[in-house]
Amino acid sequence: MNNLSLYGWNDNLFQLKQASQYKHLFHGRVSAVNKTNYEVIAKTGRLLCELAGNVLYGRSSFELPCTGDWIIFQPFDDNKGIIVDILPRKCTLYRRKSGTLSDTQAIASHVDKAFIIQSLDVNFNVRRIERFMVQIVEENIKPILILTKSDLEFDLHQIDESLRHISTQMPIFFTSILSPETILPLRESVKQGETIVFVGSSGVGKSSLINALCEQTIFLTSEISKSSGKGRHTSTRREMVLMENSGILIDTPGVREFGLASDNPETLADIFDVSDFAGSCRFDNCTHVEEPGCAVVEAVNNGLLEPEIYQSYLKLRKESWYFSASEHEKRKRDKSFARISEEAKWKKKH
Ligand SMILES: Nc1nc2c(ncn2[C@@H]2O[C@H](COP(=O)(O)OP(=O)(O)OP(=O)(O)O)[C@@H](O)[C@H]2O)c(=O)[nH]1
Ligand SMILES: [Mg+2]
Ligand SMILES: [Zn+2]
Repeated sequence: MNNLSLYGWNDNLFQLKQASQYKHLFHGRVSAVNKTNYEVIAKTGRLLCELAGNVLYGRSSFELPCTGDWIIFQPFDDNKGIIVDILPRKCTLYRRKSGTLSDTQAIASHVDKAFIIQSLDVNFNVRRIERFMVQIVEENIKPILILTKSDLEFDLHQIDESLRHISTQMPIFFTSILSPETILPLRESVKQGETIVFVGSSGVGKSSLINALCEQTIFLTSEISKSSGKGRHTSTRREMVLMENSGILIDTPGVREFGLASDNPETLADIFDVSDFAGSCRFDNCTHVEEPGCAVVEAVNNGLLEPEIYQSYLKLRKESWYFSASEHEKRKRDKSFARISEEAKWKKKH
């Protein structure tokens, strides 16, 4: 028997379940997503579930169950079930799929914290940290930066300098799987029942760190190609594991590109400290590009705001604008499509 509160089940979720027409059936949490089915943790144990047609109908792919979702199922046979409903999501980490304008992918849902993982070698890249952070904060998830492979040689001073503008906004941990004492503080920071998603490029050591935290080999890890310095995409699915007497950890496959799926370009200013200056711009609706009396541009010119940070802000804001514009386009299209088919139905009837 599983105690689902260890997996994050709580009163809030119970209330959400009461709103479902299937509230009398069992609930469980999606622990991994396979090509054709879902692994679900329920009170009675682990189940393999498929989707009922009514759940599939009318949903975009990112609205189908993802790892971390709470679902309601109808059991059959011994360890099987049919998913008949998905409880409303909260704190879900999304990304825009590579090479698309607004094709969204759900990475994990009902997440409390996100560990942004980077290794202290060529992978270290502040611009990429900012990108993850923007998406994570957007969903009210708490970002935490983990710099792995601290047993390798690195320039601590340079790393500290480059992180100065974001270090006040999230805790930073340095870890090495070769030194258990670097893992301990991270383990102690995890609370029982909280859900943590691990994100970062391939080969940075996400799965290794989960193994180290759990003190057992749960996930496969793999050597990095010496010639390219790149990982080999060892993990292939988003998968949840329960750390004993602690939190729920979700491993994810490394992504080559983490596109913003942010519909809220305005929140960026706070993350990049741009809002500290923006209040003094001459125009209320200043976009901080070339308006006269722009205090943000002035801060860049006076050396108060680093040009790289300002450029990164502009770049992510543009990406967010594009995403949000094409989202609205899509929604408009869907609405008019729905209207046309409603009209067609109506005409048929009359
Ligand atoms: N030196 C050193 N190597 C590490 C450390 N953590 C992980 N590695 C090595 O880095 C390589 C990649 O580790 P993985 O855990 O497979 O990386 P990942 O982030 O899960 O990669 P994907 O599953 O492809 O996304 C392995 O060879 C690990 O042994 C560390 O702290 N120090
Ligand atoms: Mg992995
Ligand atoms: Zn301005």
